Amino acid sequence: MNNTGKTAYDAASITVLEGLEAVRKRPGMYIGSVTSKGLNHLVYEIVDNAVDEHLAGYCDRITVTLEKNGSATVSDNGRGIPVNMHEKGVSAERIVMTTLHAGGKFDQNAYKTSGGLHGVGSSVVNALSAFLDIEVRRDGKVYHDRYERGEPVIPLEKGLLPVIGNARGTGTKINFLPDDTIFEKTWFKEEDIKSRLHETAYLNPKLTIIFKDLRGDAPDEQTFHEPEGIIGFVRDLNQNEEAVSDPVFFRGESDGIEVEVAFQYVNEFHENVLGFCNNIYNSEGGTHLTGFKTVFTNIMNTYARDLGILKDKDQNFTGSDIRNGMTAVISIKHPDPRFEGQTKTKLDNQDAVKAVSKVAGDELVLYFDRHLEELKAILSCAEKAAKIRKSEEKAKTNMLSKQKYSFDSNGKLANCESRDASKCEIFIVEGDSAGGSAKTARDRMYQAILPIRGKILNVEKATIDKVLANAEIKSMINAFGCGFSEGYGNDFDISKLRYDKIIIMADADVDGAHISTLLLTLFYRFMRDLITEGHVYIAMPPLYKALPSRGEEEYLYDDKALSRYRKNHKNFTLQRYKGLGEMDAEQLWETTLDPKRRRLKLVEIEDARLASATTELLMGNEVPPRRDFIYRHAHDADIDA
Ligand code: 0RA
Repeated sequence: MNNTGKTAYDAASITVLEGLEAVRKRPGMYIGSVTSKGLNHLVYEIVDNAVDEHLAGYCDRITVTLEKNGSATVSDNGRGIPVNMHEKGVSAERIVMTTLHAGGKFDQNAYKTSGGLHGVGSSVVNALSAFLDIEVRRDGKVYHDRYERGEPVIPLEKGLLPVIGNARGTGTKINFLPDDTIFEKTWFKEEDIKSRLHETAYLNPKLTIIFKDLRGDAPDEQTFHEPEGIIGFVRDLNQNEEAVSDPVFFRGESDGIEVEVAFQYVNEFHENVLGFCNNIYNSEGGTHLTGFKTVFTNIMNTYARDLGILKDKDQNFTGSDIRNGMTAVISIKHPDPRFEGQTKTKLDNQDAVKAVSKVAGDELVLYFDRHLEELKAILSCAEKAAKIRKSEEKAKTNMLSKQKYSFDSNGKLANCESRDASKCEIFIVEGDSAGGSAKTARDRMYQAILPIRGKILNVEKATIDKVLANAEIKSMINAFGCGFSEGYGNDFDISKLRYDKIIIMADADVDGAHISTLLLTLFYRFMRDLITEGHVYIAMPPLYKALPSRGEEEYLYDDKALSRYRKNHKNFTLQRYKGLGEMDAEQLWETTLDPKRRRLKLVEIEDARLASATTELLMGNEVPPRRDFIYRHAHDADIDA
């Protein structure tokens, strides 16, 4: 190696290239996955950089546009990515966009608290985009740059970016098209993106985020601005529920860590406690939640004894008794966030336990000393929960001792021959007639059929002994082989699962949607790992069969497919399937059972956003949003083949 300046610069640019190649080689390491979740992450990465600008005090408006050509644009009115000459001999913008980990932490001191590990930055988005166009408004000018698959394609003059116009104000606009050789799908899911942007707006009350979706026939535009912050977040999470207490908000600081808490109780048998660190959602919670929960449990037990709700002989309420009905958001700002485990979604800083319990401990006592009625209402939720918990513990011991589950004890189950769980599937089929056809049609080696009749019990409000007395539910627990457990309890053992796929097969009508809802609620409440580990699917039978006057008949699975078909065919008759019962065994095999041809929708709990929305939609009192959930998810069916 010689030591001229030129060689040194080439060497530097080689490391830069290697950096982005690493991202293209192992995208999952940087954005989690290459599924649609990873795809949406590209948008969040740029938005998070713009939010950093907001936190630094320079940006109050971010616009996210899903463009007709499939690309996304994120523009903000921050300072604009610096474009001046960097010591490496090119515009600083090039360094930001092509160097791993340089991104938003270009100037460490500019940000008091940034997303830490999460904000892997604009360079990752650049590496994973077919193209990325960037416009920076700074110093009265608009600068332009462009990359293709992470490589710059615009020749620079003296290392500086071309100026393409004059600008008022400052800011950054980034338009990128995800690389379809990297992502499984390149269709952004607008609902997920909207809910994440809305959440960002709650966490940053002075920020306005505009969302536009120009892809469909009817463009969608929404503005998210939540001046009330996380208390508004809690209020909106609870909007369809019956409130038990007023929303409470407090904030404070301890050891350089800022803490904000909002919570409210509703008349529901579940808790929904969300944790954020530096505006990033922590789906697995972590030390901030530990601090809050511990101090909350202690304080409430103390009050319960002071008020005589707990007598000397009584045991304390458990933490989950006390959080029964609670919706809470805990948001902290930490100067040096650390995360635990592979997914980096669990906060690990021990000092966060102390900071949150200090702030929450002081504020909770101040609040409840002055709000006795609220305190009593909340403690009565805990009493109810404790009562149910005790009766459930009793029912469970009775049940388990009385009943031994055995694999073949189930009359209605038509089991498969193979015992290799990784290859086996079980179809939960609505109705005896569809069940009968399915039994004839199936691949007996690997496909089991369990017909269930009518509507199964709504487990949302039923006590556990009622749930377990239900014959349909018992046969499912029997067949799956893993037991059952409230929430994430210990009596459910996913390793004993006898089938790789549990496939719900119900009609594509409102009743079918209702049955799917009830089943998902059951799984969510008692066999949650089935969902989190990706074993639950919804079968998507076709909606139509088209019979052309000439040529082969064709099954059409949705209305999009129908309009496509209409474009290409003139003379055909259309048969609309009303229910699974209308298909004979052969048709059922061709359309819904055959792994090579059928369509399945994987049921996911992507994160608490979806989980809580799902819980609310699936378990809430209102029927219309539930139906909407099933339909919405039924529409983005994935082809599983
Ligand atoms: C590096 C340094 C500075 C800002 C940014 C990057 C920046 C990145 C993005 C990405 C989207 N919008 C953005 N806005 C800014 C600091 C700028 C300075 O010190 O002037």
